[in-house]
Order: sequence, then structure tokens, then C-alpha cells
Amino acid sequence: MMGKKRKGSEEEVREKEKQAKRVKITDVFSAAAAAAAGPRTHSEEDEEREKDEYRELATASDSFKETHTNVCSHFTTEVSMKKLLVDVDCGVDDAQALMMALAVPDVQILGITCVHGNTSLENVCKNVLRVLKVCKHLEIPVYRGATKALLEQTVSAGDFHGKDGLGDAPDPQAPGLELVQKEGAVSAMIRIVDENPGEVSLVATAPLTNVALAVKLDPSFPKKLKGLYIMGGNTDSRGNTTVCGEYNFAADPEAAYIVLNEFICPIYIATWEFTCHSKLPWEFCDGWLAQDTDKARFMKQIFKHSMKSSQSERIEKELVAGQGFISCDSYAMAAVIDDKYIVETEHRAVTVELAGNHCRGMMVVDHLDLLKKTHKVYILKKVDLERFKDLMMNALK
Ligand SMILES: [Ca+2]
Repeated sequence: MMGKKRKGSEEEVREKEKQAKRVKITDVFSAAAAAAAGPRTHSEEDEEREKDEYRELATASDSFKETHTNVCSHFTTEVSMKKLLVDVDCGVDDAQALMMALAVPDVQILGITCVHGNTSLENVCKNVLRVLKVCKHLEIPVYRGATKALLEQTVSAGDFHGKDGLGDAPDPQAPGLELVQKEGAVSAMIRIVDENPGEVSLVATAPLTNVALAVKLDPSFPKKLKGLYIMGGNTDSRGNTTVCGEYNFAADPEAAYIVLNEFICPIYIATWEFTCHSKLPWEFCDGWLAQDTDKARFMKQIFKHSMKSSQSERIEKELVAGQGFISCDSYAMAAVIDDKYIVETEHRAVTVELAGNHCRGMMVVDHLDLLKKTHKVYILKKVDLERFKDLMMNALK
């Protein structure tokens, strides 16, 4: 009874809010009509009134943009969608990050570009299509990108996500590679960003080969991006692939160097150590996978191999701050989806070590400002894990 009453009053509040918003929108359109009709005379008084109307229009419009309501769904769709490009080497955590984004209504993925990494490029493309199929989003275009690092120095991703990248749990009904676009990944990235200047955020959860090639083909590419969100690199020389190197950076150090030194858009980085410090308890993972949905069953199947790998002696050594559930790529994805998720960042110049016997591929953080770089990146330090859990749960609903 109490619940019912509360529900009723919540509905009343929502209805009142809707009515208030309708009034605001009516005001917006009236003001727009008045402005479009033009001034009758040009007395100072009229001019002042017109300025007021424009100011009101701008304020009402801004306020409307923030409401994210369905009162005028067409208008809302145009102004509030978050446009993403996602560059992946589709292992299990890339799949988790993609599923997180695909489950959020105000996120629009304009394209998924594939790159070498966790597994072969062909497997990466296949894996992305499998994820899109289970999420019922096969309409999203998938593009084939670089098959190797810029200098072709192969660093194995090991067997953490299985040989095929998705836990070696193949699906005989998987969509075929004929669904992959003819256009190459790098030219698609450049074209899509050209068509939506200043609006697209690029989420890169793989070796940065495609992203580096994009700036080399089109030097104006970074300034047309809204932001770049990277999973990769490290802050404390903790390696998970080489002694000091995180996989995505160690797999193509030159590409990581180019991206960190040539991308002038806002850059947010979820580093290896950060993801380890932000791990979730395995109990959360159990509840997450126990959801009664096709997506949860799919995840349970592809994640089994990595969950087992996490217990190995080698992975135990790689993990910073102990055991737990770490969906590395999802931490970078959450940053672009939820504006309130990032709690604390460090604003620093960074680069990548390209030489050295042990440190090639390591991210270097310039705490002393000795590199004299004007462009600094935001290194994620603390995030709202409750919001992150909500996004994770939602991914498999
Ligand atoms: Ca990845």
C-alpha cells in the first residue's frame, strides 16, 4: 500500500515536471517564432526586448537540452545523444565495454573499428559481430583495421581471453564476416568524425595502431574529436605484458607515442594500475552473470576462460592490490557514458618510452613538467564504483 502510494506520488511529480517542461518548450517555440517574425519597429525599447527574448531562448534551450526527457523525442534525440566511435581488439573485456555502451539509450555508436591485439584481426571482427548480435545491434557498422603494429614487433597477448579472444567458446550461429564493411577502419574513422565535427568521442580499448594511423592520414583528426578515452598505459611501471609495459601500449609503443604526443583533444586514460585499484568483488561478478537474460548467458560462456585464467600464478603476480573482477576496458567506456562517474583525475603530460632494455612501451608520467608539453591528459584516479556497477549490471539486462 505504502509502495503504491509512493509510486502514485512519484507519477504525479513526473507529470508536473512534464507539464513544466511543456511550458518551457512552448516558450522556446514562441520566442523563436517572435524572433523569426522580425522586429516591427526598431525603437531602443524593442531592441532591448528582442535581446531579452534571445537570452530567454538560449536559456530555455540550454535548460531543455539538459532535461533528457521524451517530451519532444525527435528534438531530444538530436541534441542529447552521445556519439561514439569504438576501437577494439575484441577480447572479453572489450565485449563487456561494448555491451555497456550498447545498453545505454542516449549513446549512439557510429562505428566499431577493429585492430590486432587480443587475437587475430579476423577473430576481432567476428567477436564484435557476435557481441552486436546478442545485443540486437547488427546495424552498427564494423570496420577492419590494422593487422599489425606500426613496426611489426609482435607482442603476444597470451591466452588470457582464450585463443579466439572470447574464451574459446565458439558460436556456430555467429554472423559471417561478409557483414564487415568494405571501407577500411582508419578511413571510416576520419570520415565519421568529419561528418560530425566536435561531436564524436573515440573510445580506444586496444593497441593504438588505428588511432595513430588516423592522425597520420589526417592531422586535423584530433581537433575534430570531442574527446579520446583510452584503456592503456601505466603510472607505476607495473607491467602486465612486459616488465614495465601494459599490453595495449606494449603491443604498439610507437602508436601509443604518436597518440599521446599528437592528439590535442581532451584525453582520458584508464591505466592498468587504476583498473586494478578499481576492481570489483567476485561476488558482484557472480550476481552480474546470474541475471536471467541472453546477454548474461552469453557473457557467462565467454568469460569462463578468463575467470579461470585470473587464478593462475602469472596473473596473480600481474594484478596490483590483489584479486578481484577487473573489466579493464569498461573503465574507459564508463568515463564517456556517465558524466558523474569520474571523481578524481591527475592532469599530467605523458609520453611513451620507445627504447630501453626493459621499459619499451611503458607510459611515462611527467610529474616534474620537464617535457615542457602544453597538452596534458587526464589520468583517472578515482571513480564512482556504485555508478560503474550500475552500468555493468545494465549491460547484461
Ligand atoms: Ca581490449
